[in-house]
Amino acid sequence: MKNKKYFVLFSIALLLVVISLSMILSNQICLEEKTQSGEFEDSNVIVLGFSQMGDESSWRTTHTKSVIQAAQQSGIQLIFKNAQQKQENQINAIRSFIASKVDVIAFTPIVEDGWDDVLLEAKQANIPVILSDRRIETKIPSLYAAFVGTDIELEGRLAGEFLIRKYGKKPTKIIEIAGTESSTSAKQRAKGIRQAIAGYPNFEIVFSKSGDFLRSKGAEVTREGIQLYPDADVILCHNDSMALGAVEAIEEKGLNPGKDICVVSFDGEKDAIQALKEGKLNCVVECSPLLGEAIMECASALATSEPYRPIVYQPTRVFSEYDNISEIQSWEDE
Ligand code: GYE
Repeated sequence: MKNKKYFVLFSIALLLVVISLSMILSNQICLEEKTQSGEFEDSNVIVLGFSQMGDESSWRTTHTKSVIQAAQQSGIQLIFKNAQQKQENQINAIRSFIASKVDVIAFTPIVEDGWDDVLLEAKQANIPVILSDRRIETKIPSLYAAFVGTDIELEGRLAGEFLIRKYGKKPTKIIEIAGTESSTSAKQRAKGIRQAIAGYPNFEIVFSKSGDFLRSKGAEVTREGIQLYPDADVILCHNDSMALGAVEAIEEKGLNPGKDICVVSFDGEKDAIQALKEGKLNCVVECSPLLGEAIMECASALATSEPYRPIVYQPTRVFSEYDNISEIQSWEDE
């Protein structure tokens, strides 16, 4: 009797699960179909197709959250696709936005080259394009309408200026853990750093290799760098995730990051600010991922043919061992 009662309860629960799953599934299919035929629920609502490149760092996941939240707050209908670190997926996403006749397309180009064909298709379809965070290399600048991000070259220069302040004219060997090859963030940070130290021959970049903006790879490449150059003075990482990996690699060697070897990085995520407060990082150049609001403002101006700013930079701050850092907060806490 008791068993029968449990059997009935179990069957009801199972039925409910099946019903909810099929509801979720049919909703998704519905959205896909609408998306494919180019029909949206309300023709007065602006539709933005956003292709995010992946989720390689806290910077990136915060950027994604900022975009989704800002779309909700501004009443823009967002079609969001995550390319899982593949340019091909971003190109396919952009093509699907064009087929769906969205009003505006925004994306974070994982690398700078290879966008002309798909962006020409967007141009022919009269869909304006916003680049967010990273830029593209093209001979046809009219392929995109606006850029919303930060001044990445300036960030590189600020990191270089910190090193000049710390080491002056002392001979200094630098290991550079670079970001994804051919990405704007890696290219411009590398450029800015070199610009800053150009007049200081005492600085030597003895090793430079990509850690792809990933924590695990940052640790791996740091191990390789300090194995080859045990006398290096500085580990200069193109983002916090890799710097946190570098801290692990330095500690494995029985050394003290921040003391035995200087660690500099970019972004300003929560864990890096904590590491800075603990003295394990020496300098963090901030790069804000909170770009959602500016993207939505730009998208709505473009969709309604109103004036817009073609370049929007978020301000940058430098947090280092020379500042009173006990009070500083990461954008992750905002
Ligand atoms: O610094 C890094 C991310 O493009 C500015 O990409 C962005 C960089 C950021 O993966 O953490």
